[in-house]
Amino acid sequence: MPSDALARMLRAGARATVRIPCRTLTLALAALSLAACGGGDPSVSVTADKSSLASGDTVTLTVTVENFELRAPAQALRAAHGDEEQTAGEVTSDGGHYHVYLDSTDVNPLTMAWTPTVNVTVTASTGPHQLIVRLNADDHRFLVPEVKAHVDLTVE
Ligand SMILES: [Cu+2]
Repeated sequence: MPSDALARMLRAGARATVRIPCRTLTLALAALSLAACGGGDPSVSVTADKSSLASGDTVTLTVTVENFELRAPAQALRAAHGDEEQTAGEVTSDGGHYHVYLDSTDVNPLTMAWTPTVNVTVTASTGPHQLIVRLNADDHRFLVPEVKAHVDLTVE
């Protein structure tokens, strides 16, 4: 093979091997910028329409999320709807729903919702309490690291 032909092949080969990674890199950068545009970690905040109530009363929570789409769970509500099946490790999602707990996330939630407001009936002893909102993926696993917020309530 004439050496100039070999040189042309090598140059063509060199161009090809450069061109493909460049295109891949461009796509990777485009994906990165898209991710950056919609990016950020999910967050949640919550407010209540009252700060004190009698046991058995209903409070309306307004739940605001960022970088998280509120949507219906992908599967039917489990009987207990607890978090006992949570496995170790990171849990991420671009959307899901939230559970509402009274005082602790170690117990079964009072309710769940994927609406911006939710009515919660609080039956509790006299004194200070918290309603805790925690974000869940579509399969009901809570996000890890946890994303949660709470409001303080006094039962009078
Ligand atoms: Cu759930």
